[in-house]
Amino acid sequence: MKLFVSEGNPHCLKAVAALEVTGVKCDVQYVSHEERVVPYLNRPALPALLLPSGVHLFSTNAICRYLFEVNGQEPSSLCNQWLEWEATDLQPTVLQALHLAVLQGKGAEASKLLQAPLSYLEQSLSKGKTPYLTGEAVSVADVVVWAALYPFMSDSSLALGEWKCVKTWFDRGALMHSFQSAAQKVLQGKGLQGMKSYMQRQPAPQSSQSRETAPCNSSPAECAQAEESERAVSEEEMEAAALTWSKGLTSGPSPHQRQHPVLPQEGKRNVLVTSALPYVNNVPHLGNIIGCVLSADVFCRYGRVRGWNLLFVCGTDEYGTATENKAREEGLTPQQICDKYHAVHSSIYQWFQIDFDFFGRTTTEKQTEIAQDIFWRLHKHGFLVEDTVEQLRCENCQRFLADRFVEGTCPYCSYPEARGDQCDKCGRLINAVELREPQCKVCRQTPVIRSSKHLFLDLPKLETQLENWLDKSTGAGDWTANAKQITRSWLRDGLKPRCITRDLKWGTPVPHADFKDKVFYVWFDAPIGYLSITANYTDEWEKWWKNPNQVELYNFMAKDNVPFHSVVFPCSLLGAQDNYTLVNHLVATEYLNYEDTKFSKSRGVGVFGDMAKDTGIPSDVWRFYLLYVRPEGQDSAFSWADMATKNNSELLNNLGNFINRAGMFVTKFFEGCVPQMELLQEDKKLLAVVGWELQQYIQLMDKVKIRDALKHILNISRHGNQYIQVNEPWKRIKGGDADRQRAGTVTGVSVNVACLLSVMLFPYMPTVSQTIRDQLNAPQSVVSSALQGGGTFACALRAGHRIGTVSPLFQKLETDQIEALKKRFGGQQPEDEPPKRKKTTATAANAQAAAVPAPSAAAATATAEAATANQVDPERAKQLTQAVAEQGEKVRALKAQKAAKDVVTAEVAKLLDLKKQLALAEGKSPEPAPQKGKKK
Ligand code: B3M
Ligand code: ZN
Repeated sequence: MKLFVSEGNPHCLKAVAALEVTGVKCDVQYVSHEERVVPYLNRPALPALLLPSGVHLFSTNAICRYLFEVNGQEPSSLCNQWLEWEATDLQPTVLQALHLAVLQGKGAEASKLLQAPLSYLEQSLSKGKTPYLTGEAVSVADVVVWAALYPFMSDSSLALGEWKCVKTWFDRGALMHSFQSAAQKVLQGKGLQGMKSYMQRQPAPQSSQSRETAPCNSSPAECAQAEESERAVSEEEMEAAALTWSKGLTSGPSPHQRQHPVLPQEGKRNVLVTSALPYVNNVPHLGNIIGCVLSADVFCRYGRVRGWNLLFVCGTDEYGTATENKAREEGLTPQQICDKYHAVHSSIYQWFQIDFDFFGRTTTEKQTEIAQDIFWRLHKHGFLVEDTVEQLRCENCQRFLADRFVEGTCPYCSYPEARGDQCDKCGRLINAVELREPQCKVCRQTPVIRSSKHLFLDLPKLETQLENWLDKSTGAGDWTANAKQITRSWLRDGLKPRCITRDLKWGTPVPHADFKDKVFYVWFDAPIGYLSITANYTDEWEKWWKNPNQVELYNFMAKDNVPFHSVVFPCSLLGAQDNYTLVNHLVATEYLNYEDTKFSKSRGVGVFGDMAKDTGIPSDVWRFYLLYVRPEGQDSAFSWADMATKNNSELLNNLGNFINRAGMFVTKFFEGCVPQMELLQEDKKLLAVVGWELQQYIQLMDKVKIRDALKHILNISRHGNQYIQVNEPWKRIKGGDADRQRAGTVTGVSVNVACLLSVMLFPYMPTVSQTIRDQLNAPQSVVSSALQGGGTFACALRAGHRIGTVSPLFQKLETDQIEALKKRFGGQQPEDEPPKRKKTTATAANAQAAAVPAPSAAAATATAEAATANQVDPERAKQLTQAVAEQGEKVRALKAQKAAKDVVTAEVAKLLDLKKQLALAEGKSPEPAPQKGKKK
């Protein structure tokens, strides 16, 4: 745990005092007032407390309360009342008083302001008759109120008046070592004057109206948005913005004129982007889509608009047991399965407007050629080792059984349905050969143990090379925090040799004579797919893949793919020693949940790629919402109700409304021609604010903070709506010459903001983006020129420009429509028909080859699911998820400070109980969750 504070910041005084009083163990780091320690906030927010989970708290009172809770002191309701009073009443007054006293030297006015809260405090203390605000001992309430008043109470030159009880209470605190020490640390004994440098950097507080300083429940980006709307704009900024504006746009080439093949060019920023190759045997769900292809697409569209020379490749990952199995299930050959589902994937991504330069597949000759080449190079350089492995083989099915195709009795807890890799009852990891009474899940025969020789990639031998390279790559590139952390933990545990061969048929053949019946393990083979897919796109593929000095490589994926991209695959390439391009930026998302649960194909829960278009909701709106909730930095959830809210509030009422009004004013009041503009201060201010939002957007996009950047687009239309609202062009157009001129300027500026928005939207909503430009009749060149040169907001549609036909961009999502969709995708299956069975019947029908029996495994799973299904209660599950997270945090904090064992045990017991309740509310069986393991 780490507390970030800055000297002279009155809020930090509270946090440090809370730390001193509780004695909680925590690093304290002093930073400057400007330091942005909370990564997702665009403004500095101090104090900030970094929790062991990586979460930041940045509401001062929440931090104080947290520290007390860690110490085992839950706030009483009286205590909460005080905290509330402090946040909403005392704090705004204190800030105003500080401003007066410190910056304007108006001590008398400051003390006058403070009379009301002091009188309230006096009355409460005299009524309460306890030494502290909430009783006999110091509580978090005393800490925050005391620290808030400290600057004034400790300054004898301020005539605060005779508040006897307040004074006694205050002095009692002042005598305590912890309070003294905090004041000394934060204010260096300089009292009010110690705050001068801090106060100078703050916007003037609004009078009387209370500022929202209570604990923040909104999403981080929403908080940032609220904060940014208060940003003060200086005269210089306004003049600079007006100058930039008047220069207009310099045109550049259109991003649509792409010439294939795209190849690296000397002197350009050459960016190679991959998105994880989706498994061919599954229809991707929304979580898969946002995790890789959609995120990568937004970044690529942005990069192209920025003028980077960029190549975006992806394709289906087609080899492996899962495909063989699907083939068996559907009565097709593995190749037929791949062909069929490759087409399904292609059409889904097309519908989502994923603009790949090339969407290939891994079952090609190039794949064999390149994978075998890398294999022989690894072999030649001594990075492959042989070992014998014991495996289960089903003689009846004539094949070695992958872990998830065996079932048996757990050797530890005797659970009869343990899987080949893990027991779902006791959670232990199992080696398939250790299972008692193993069974082949396909035919239920007993498999035999056979030993088989395999090849291993000697990761320990490559470890030093890998680490050197990782230091460079993570230092210079943009790796998401989870990617760095997962990679670190793999290295910390020490690398072990990894088996790269499998006893399967459906894979890239191992070319070595001693291993001729084997194929490469999918995770050795699949990343090589990036290279072979590029090779199928252009014969000059090596210009991308063996060119680390000229090419920057971005890999997009969900977090469970990280180790293969940061450790295993780089080791293959390093060991092959052929000057390969290695990943420079590893961008990993967290998980997207569906409503309050997980996406599940087998339970029919969630929206899958092929269903999205059947909802009637446009592809752009799907993209918008998925990007709005992109699990960037933390897990997030898709929710139908939220999607409707965001569509109706952000797209319809905010963005769409602004663009439509701007266009309509031009049409209705100025016969479709952009009017003359004469900028006043107010217009210049808007230009400055829009320019600032644009720069934030660019900075965030450059760092692949896709979700955060989107909020700045919405901020711009919010500013725009406000600008129109205040200036009322619809009234002024009916006035005299001056008023009509004003209406013209406001309309002209607004329609130019709309034009800029169309460009900023291009990565997120390509169709809407184009529609806006069509409606405004904007030249296509604005797309490439608007974001170049670091992002400045210039006038693109000059006076006299004739716009096209304006019409509404978005439609309302109605409650009943959303309710119906939620029902349809919510996982409620017809009662008499278990979901699994339904699926097998359907697929058997598709396959038209009824000869193949439905796998008994599927039926078995369905029964198991039916047996454990409890009453699902999403509302309760949501509350419990929150409670589990909070309790988990508490436990971690206690452990981190090495709290007494019985205290920890008691809290752990609470945690386990909460988890049990949660499992029940989610309709799962309340057995302990399996430990770490593979995600399917
Ligand atoms: N197909 C796993 C996945 O889709 C795998 C990715 C391969 S990337 C080279 O999650
Ligand atoms: Zn079998």
